[in-house]
Amino acid sequence: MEKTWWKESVVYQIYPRSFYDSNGDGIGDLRGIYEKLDYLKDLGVDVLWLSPVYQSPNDDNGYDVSDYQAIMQDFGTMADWDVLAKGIHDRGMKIVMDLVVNHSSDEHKWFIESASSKDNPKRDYYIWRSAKNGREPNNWESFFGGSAWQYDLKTDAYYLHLFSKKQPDLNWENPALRKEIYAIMNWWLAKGVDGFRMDVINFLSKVQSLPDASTVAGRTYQAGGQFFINGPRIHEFLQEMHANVLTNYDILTVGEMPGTSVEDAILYTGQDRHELNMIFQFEHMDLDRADEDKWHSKPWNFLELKRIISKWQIGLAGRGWNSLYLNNHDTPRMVSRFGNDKIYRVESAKMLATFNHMLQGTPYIYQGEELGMTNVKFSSIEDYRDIEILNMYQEKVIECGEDKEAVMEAIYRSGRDNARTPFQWNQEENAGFTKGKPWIGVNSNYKEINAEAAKRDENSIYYYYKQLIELRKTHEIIVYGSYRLLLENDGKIYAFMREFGKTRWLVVLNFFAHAVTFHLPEDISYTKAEFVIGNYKDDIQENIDRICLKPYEACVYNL
Ligand code: TEU
Ligand code: CA
Repeated sequence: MEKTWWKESVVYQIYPRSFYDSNGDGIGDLRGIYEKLDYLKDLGVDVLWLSPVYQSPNDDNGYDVSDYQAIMQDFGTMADWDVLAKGIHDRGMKIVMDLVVNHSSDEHKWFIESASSKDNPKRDYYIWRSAKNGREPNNWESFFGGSAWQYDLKTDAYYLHLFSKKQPDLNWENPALRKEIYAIMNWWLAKGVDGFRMDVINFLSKVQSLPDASTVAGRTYQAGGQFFINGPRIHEFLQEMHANVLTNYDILTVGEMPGTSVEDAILYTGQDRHELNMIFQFEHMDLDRADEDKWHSKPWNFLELKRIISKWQIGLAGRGWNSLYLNNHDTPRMVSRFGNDKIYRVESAKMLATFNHMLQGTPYIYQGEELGMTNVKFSSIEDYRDIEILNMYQEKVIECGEDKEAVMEAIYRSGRDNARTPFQWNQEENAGFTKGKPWIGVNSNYKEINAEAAKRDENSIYYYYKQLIELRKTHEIIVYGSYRLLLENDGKIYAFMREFGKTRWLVVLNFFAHAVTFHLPEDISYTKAEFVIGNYKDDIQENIDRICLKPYEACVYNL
């Protein structure tokens, strides 16, 4: 297997709006990230992925770009970006930008021209259609509620927007548009960017007849997905992007790809495919999602988790590369969703971190997960900021009269603002995030959960992450070792082997709040079991034949 820097790296995702505010306006900014670079360097991460910082009206917090070559005023200036990039590189880290090119903002100059008249040269930079039978061109739905089509009176036509009305989809069928995107990518790479996270990049190619979606029961994505998820020309477009941009740089590329299977991922990340290095798949993120939509959830199934993760580990082994993540800016906090954010918050956060960092792939840490930051519960919808939450509340409670408490519970469980409350730096007001009024409320548990407290506590989740990251740098087995699931049908233990040459590591994880015991499979023989890392440091088991794991206990042994 080819050895490369992006396989050996740990990536840290920063949501700039909520990371650190340097000028007291209540909004995180580039200067704020710069001031915290030593915190990130000390943690040991190699790559910083910034959620979008381009000029934007912030309808979707920067995922609606109005100028790809300018910095959002809230975040600072291009000079601030240059200083930040240099600060990152001076510390031996790399910077990855978030490329949002499935859609732009409706305030982008391209869209303003495109919408101005039907014969404007940029009309076909976007996807316009006339009404069909006096209505929207088809029944596709937006991820943010309602139809995926917006009527525009000026030219008596509809434009497609898979996300908000202010995020019109770009028309990738248009070679002139594609050329503009490649020029923008090359411009950022010339500025020293070390890679791109590509937003819903597998949505670029739509079935051109734009047919009505068959509203199938059990759909996991909005109606229409079958006609734009992994569409007919997607590989052609990515290979063209590779030929015009990516091939010229040794960079990290990761595509965010909802609705993608292992077979698809092999086509996207295979070495000989000349497309991307890796992708974010969503199967494990849909485990607790009931069929109707993300707001209807169900308990996630542990055996399902083992099956899915093992399928991806084995499926991409030697044929692609996995991204390893358990949360990001769109999901609930991992310790609340997959762990236990009450009495076993520290143990379960460390167990989940062990799980994520001991698999084969590139691990992604979302800001604050290294502190065990948790979901938030704001008492009023007025405290929420995310367009996806606000649109859903408007539709369900205000327009359809659904029970407000039930909808608030769904927001507490699945809302994206769970991940977007300000980073908790210390016990000072607003958790030290800002001297001003924060753009969104701070989680009330910041006095207990914050970076300063974590750095004072040698048993904190923070120091455990440091150990995991350090291990990766000194043990090739973590990056290049094979994965083999053990005890496949055991409903209590997640156990797997990592093997590299003669080295064999056994990883055992208890995903539950009660003690469990298990016996090693017969075929796992060893003479000595050397403890590598675990979250109950005071209780290192010598004999691992019959392991008794405490609640949320994780152990890694070198056999
Ligand atoms: O998210 C795409 C995506 O998959 C979302 O629809 C996600 O599933 C949903 O937000 C979960 O409820 C990307 C960005 O990560 C997200 O922040 C943006 O809102 C979206 O694209 C549009 O750019
Ligand atoms: Ca600020």
